[in-house]
Amino acid sequence: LNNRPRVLVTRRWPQTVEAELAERFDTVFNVEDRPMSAEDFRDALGKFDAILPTVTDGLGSEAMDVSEARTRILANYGVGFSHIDTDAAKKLGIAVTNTPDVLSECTADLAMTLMLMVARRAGEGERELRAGQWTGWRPTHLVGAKVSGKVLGIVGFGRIGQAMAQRAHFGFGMKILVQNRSRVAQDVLDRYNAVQVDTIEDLLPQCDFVSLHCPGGAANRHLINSHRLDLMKPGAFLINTARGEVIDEHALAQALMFDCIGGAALDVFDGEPKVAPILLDCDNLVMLPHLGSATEETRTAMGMRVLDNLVDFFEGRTPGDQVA
Ligand code: 8YV
Repeated sequence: LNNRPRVLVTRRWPQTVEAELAERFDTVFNVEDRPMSAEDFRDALGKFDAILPTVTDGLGSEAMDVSEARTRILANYGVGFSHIDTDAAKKLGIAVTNTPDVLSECTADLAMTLMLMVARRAGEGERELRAGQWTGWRPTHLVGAKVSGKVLGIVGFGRIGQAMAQRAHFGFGMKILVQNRSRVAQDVLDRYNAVQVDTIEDLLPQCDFVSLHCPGGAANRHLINSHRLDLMKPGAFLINTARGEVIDEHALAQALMFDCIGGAALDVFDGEPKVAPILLDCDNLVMLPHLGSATEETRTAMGMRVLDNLVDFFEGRTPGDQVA
């Protein structure tokens, strides 16, 4: 069909989703599978009815600096969309959608993985063993911190924060404290026996573990700074599966090096895939390359969710996941 919407997919997706997309739309895949530049985007905005970006595609003011666009929807593959300038999209009359829900469980699973890894020194242990430096069992070898029964602070109590609370409360008997920009319904807190505190300053001194599940973007840039790291208990752990910019990484490196906190575990980085060299020098830091949603099931479900949003949009309905 010649009137099928022209769709640009900026990265390679799971095969089953690519096949579905190609079936329904006049689909162009970025076969090079690498992040698109601002210039690529300005060009694409004139050529495609829909663009399907990911977190690696910076759709800031420079990339959106066109006077008019053929593109009518940016259907993001991922729940976080702080890489998209939604005001610029609005001015050009472009809708923006994301993929919530389908990745909450896997992202919370990964946050649990990080929490356990850093508390139990799993990364250090594996590095030691692979380097042939394991000299044998001893009572004081790589002794970490107990997770079960401890206090977990959750910053941002949306879908992923709640999935984290579910795992920590029911699986590990942890006590849950919550900080969120709006008041959380009491019945939602009660599900996890959680208590909401007013500010992050109230939360930090009370927690053995703090896990970040808030959005990125300007509003939360360096939410965790040196002052707030100082408020954490000595020996406490910080986990980030949200967005790199939420933490001032230099302040974190200082806190880790001077043992102001027990450790940290990061899945996301400010300026990723570049990692601030100072972080590489911190032993009590676990780092993963943005794997939060990286399971076959979830990456496929994310793609199907984008597909649903596109079909709704081009059939004249408001997509369920429209965020701007
Ligand atoms: C994705 C994520 O891997 O959904 C998000 O916000 O960070 C990850 O699930 C990534 O954003 C893909 O665009």
